[in-house]
Amino acid sequence: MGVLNVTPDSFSDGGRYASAEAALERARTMIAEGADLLDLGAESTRPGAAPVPAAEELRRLLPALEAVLPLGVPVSVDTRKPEVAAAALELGAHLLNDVGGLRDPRMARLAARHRVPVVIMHSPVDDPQTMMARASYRDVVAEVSAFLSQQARAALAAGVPQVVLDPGFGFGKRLEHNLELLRRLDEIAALGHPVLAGLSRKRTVGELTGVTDPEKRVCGSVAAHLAAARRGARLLRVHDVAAHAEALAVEWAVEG
Ligand code: HH2
Repeated sequence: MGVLNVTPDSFSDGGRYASAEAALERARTMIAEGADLLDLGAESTRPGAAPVPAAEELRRLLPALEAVLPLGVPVSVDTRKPEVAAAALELGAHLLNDVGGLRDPRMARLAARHRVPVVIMHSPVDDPQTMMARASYRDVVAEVSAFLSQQARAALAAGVPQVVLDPGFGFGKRLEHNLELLRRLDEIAALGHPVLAGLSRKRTVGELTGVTDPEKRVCGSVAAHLAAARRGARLLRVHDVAAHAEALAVEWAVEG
């Protein structure tokens, strides 16, 4: 899953692909490099990010979505807002990526009505401004698993055709929590739904490697995602598609 942020302020690529033309160009590049789907986001949810009004998120998102849909690759929309999700699904988005973890029941209803799968991501609270203050767990894997399985059950009961589970690396989690989730990702895969891992360029990778510039965290991101794939992750949300495609080609040849 190639990350396409049409934001002015995303932590690693803010402002790069803010116009529909730049987004289209980036999408073409990622598809050529091997992306099987694109994740289009118009609101940064990095720790401390300020909220974006729905009208502004739509103003950023819809032209880019219209530009990339004809490329023929499934497009996921990364949003927490039902107004934004509704407009994107009307236009033809194929998947909903809700970093709010379907806390707003309107999100599941929308996905059910449009018959699209949903990525349910864990965050201790649906608020980037305060989530790091909530980074406290007795057993992070147990708490994340409990949240994801409860939200998955509710989504399927509401008619969502398929759910994908995501532990939400970095969302209200510190290094030790992210490492524990990665080491024990097989426990989340054992819940019986496809798992998505998103560690691309994140602070945890920087803390482990000492690489401070997010755009230069490619090797660390690949290593983290290979670890995730070995523990059952089926979708990897990445900025650096070519590097991951090369690494996975070798991984799959070795592991089958
Ligand atoms: N991470 C980010 C955004 N959306 N969605 C899912 N399902 N899982 C993730 O781990 C995830 C996500 C944050 O990364 P990025 O989009 O690069 O940054 P920003 O939020 O600053 O736009």
